[in-house]
Amino acid sequence: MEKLIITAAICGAEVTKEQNPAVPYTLEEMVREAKSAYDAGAAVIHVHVRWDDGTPTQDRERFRVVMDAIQAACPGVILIPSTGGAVGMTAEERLQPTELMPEMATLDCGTCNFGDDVFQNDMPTLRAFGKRMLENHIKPEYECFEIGHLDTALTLARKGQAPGEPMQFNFVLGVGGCTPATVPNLCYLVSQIPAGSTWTVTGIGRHAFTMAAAAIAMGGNVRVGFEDELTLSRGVLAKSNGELVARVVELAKLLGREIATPDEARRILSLK
Ligand code: KMH
Ligand code: ZN
Repeated sequence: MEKLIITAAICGAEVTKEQNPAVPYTLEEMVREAKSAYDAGAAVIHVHVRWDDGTPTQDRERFRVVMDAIQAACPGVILIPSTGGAVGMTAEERLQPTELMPEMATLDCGTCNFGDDVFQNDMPTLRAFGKRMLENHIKPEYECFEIGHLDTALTLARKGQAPGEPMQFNFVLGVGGCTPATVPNLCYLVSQIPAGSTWTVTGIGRHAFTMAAAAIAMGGNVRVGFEDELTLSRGVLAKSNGELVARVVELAKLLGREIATPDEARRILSLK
């Protein structure tokens, strides 16, 4: 089995300091949280950015400053900026970090409910995002919140409308109204991806560590972080993203799976 790639989704676009005071907004806070995750064993940081007051933004220059600072503090780390942004943003706004030519970026594979809002990803949007990633040589992380999103990702790649194999999927399970975070659902999704693909699971909220344990056992990879969960266990706020990553490292140790360094993750993800 390959080593385990841990991704830390350190801030997201929706969570707030009111929910957990350690949620980062400023540059200094972003670097602090990225470094805590990296030091604990994360090879990948999934990046959203905020203005200092916490407002989510897809501003290209904000991404540039934050990603440069994280890279300086966490040598070699793989950065996956979000093109999902926050609900309600236009496709043009969301695409801005792709202008920085990151090695990877997220590509959200369909429309779904998101809290009380709708996360809009219609087919013209997906084709535009796929085209941009082809042009800028960016490897997508295909974000699938729903079983049907996987079909869409495979169709885009088959038609040459988005980068193809080897593909990297992130199965985000447990968003309300989307595919529930269960082991049978995860097994089904994994059974449908092309040979040679890689995959990660993100279990939302209380599902974080059950999904992590399943992925560790199945040979997949794991994402945790404040974007996805704010607590270590019921009622116990995580003090940092590093604490969440450390819990995954602990599970991996118990199950006998080694942790990938950024360099090893780059090879596993076919980035070099
Ligand atoms: N903030 C969510 C609406 C991504 O990063 O690509 C979308 C999201 C997905 O976080
Ligand atoms: Zn995200």
